[in-house]
Amino acid sequence: MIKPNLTTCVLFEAYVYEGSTGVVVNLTVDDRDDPDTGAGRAIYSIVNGDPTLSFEIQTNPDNNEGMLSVIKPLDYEAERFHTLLIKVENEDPLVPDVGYGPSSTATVHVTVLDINEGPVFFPDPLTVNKMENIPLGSFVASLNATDPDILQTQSIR
Ligand SMILES: [Ca+2]
Ligand SMILES: [Ca+2]
Repeated sequence: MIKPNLTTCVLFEAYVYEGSTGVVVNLTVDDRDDPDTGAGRAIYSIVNGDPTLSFEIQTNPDNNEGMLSVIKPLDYEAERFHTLLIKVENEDPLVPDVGYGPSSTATVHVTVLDINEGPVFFPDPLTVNKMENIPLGSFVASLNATDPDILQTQSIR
């Protein structure tokens, strides 16, 4: 039977651009058993680090890898780093004398990469009710711009 074992690599690193979704990392299960003996599939679950439910993990039926996906786009300006705790179990019922100790969890560090989303104007579109026949140079309206890329120096074009 398969004894899920992530001890060979308990820390995974993943990088994902903000605003995108899809598979970000594959978690490999170290299966020392004979693959011909049949046995169950590894079942992955996210047990910690995903309060916004932005991630999902599924088992690849071909190789028993855990495919970690982003299902809700991440925001670099809100959270640049996510630490997920992943648990892996065997689909088969546990055998009493088989130890599943701490080796059945893995940590995934997800680093969110910044994308220049550009400044956003409020209100948009701007409506100006300009009075006719006012002197040149009169104050008409002010624009408020907030830049989501708080760490990037950029100019408004
Ligand atoms: Ca953003
Ligand atoms: Ca950004």
